[in-house]
Amino acid sequence: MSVRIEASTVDDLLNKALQHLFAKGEPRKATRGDFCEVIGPTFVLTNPRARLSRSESRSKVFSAIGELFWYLSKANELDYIDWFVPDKYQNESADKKTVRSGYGNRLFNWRGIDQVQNVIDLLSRKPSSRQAVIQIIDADDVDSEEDAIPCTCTLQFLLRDGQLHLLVSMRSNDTYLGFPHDIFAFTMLQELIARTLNVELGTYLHTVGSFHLYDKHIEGAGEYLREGFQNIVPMAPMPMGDPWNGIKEILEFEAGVRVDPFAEIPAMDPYWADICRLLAIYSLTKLRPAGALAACEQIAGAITNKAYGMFIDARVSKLRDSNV
Ligand code: 5HM
Repeated sequence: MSVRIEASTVDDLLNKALQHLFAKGEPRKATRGDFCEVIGPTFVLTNPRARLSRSESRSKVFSAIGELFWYLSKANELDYIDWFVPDKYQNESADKKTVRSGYGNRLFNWRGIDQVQNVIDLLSRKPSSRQAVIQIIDADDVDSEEDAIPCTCTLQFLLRDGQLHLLVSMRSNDTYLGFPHDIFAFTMLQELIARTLNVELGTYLHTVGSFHLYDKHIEGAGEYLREGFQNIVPMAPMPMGDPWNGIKEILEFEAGVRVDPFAEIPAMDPYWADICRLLAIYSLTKLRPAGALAACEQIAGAITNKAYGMFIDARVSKLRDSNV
């Protein structure tokens, strides 16, 4: 029943995953919409830095970064993610303030436990431990009245031969939207923890209970497969050293750039400064104040990592077409 699909880039994985679904998927019905499904596949991404999918050329990289920093904000505020993914999470929030299925508080502050710090501490003390597990879904989610509960079950970190591997278990994963976003966020967390432990980044493994494609995404998925392959540049390695002060600085910058899209890019390592530049371009292209296009072009010119080029072009060209 279950298959193992291995590739070095997320696009190769997505491509093989969609072909597998089209060949073997069983049609199913659910309240969220009809879908086709395969059960139990495992995906292996041998180069977790090749985490940006061409499927994200429709500006999805900004929602992937938004989701990552939403988790890193250590909370599950609706306002935070609604900025990056308008409307979707509105439907996932019962109180219109928080999102139960969000991972920020579950990763960093779950009943007062910082699960990320626990894993870092455990692997620092006992590098070969088999106990470095973060639990996301919880017993009381399963009998919750709310429709939206986490799709991720656990994240297990294994440090072997100086490399930090991550094994993620998901109960449910939507191939078209959820899968590339989840891989982006989890491989970034894997690299953040590897840097904290001063070890190499290993392999990323992702196992899914129900791996599915909604009927409403079949056309988009077909287009994606027909687009053919492009050479996607992997993200650069994260700078060496403890990354958490940099993350804190980006979170502060992110809060400011929503209000003032012309906020100055902080002086940081180019890797992190590029993330700030992407956040600034997102804010400028979303709010579209006078002078936005010139500011975007100037910021885009300063980006050091070429991996982001196609995503920026896609977003800035829309702004150019609207003459702001
Ligand atoms: O009925 P269920 O709770 O599985 O529906 C949630 C939908 O969101 C599914 O299509 C699931 O695969 C998708 N999803 C995802 O792919 C949701 C989350 C949020 O936890 C996620 N990835 N991270």
